[in-house]
Amino acid sequence: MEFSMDSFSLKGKIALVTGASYGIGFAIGSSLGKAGATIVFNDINEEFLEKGLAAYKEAGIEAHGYVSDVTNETQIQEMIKKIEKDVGTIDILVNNAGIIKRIPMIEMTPEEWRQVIDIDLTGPFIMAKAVLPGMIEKGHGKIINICSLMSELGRETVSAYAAAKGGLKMLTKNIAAEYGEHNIQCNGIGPGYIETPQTAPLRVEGHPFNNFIIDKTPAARWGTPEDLKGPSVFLASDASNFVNGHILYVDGGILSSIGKQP
Ligand code: NAP
Ligand code: GCO
Repeated sequence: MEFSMDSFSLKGKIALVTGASYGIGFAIGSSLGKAGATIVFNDINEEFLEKGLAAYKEAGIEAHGYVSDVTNETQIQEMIKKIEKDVGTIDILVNNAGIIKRIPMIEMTPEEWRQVIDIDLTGPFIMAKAVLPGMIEKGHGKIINICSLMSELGRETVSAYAAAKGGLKMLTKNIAAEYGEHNIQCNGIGPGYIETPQTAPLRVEGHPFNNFIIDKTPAARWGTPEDLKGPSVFLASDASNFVNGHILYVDGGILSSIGKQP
């Protein structure tokens, strides 16, 4: 495809963003919608789903919402069938849904560990497995996995999350390797520290982690969901058709720096 600015357009495409009622997922869904895609999203909670539908409508974005749990393959397979009937075959999947548990590893129960791995790693596997057949049949597809700085680095109390996000980085590369021949591109976005409900406990006034992140980040600020919109449209569009298996870190430079001297 010859490059033009239309290469960034998502007109006529159907994008499924998981966990996209608010936070990073909503920002990504909104950006793909503004680029022309029809947005489909899920949430595990009906109330949040309704709020999300209202928010997309207010933003002037056509969105369809489904209550489902990314860890439940039966629910996901049924949801994909409903989407294909109600909206059409999915062109773009963004695996955004995720949780974190901040618990010292030796205090974490196997059940707590499994819950994080199940949602953050097995969920993206289940979602990708559900949409790939339709993408193969169509002869194109985009999968974007929302990874993390913890796909590269560890820190205290986030062992399960880092293990899941490290695995998600490798799942991204494996999907790229296994399905690239079908004109399917699978890439990751690795957000830095972003202002969302998930990081709210770290940003309370005076919390040492708040200033720590600002000092560690060359951009000298927390990221916002807005910062993720452009990179998401790029990886969802024809402008990135030869980018495959790449994790695009949107982190203000934090991964490139040992931090400023005090
Ligand atoms: P968030 O505010 O906690 O939102 C997470 C979303 O995922 C919520 O809509 C939640 O729905 C949904 N979800 C959770 N479990 C689910 C399940 N089993 N099935 C379906 N949906 C589920 O998180 P966020 O900060 O926007 O983060 C979104 C993604 O970016 C996550 O994968 C996170 O790991 C990643 N990330 C975040 C940051 C950051 O600094 N914020 C940085 C790097 C990566 P409910 O509200 O109904 O539970
Ligand atoms: C934490 C934060 C991080 C961010 C993000 C960084 O407790 O360290 O929640 O994990 O969510 O993943 O990229």
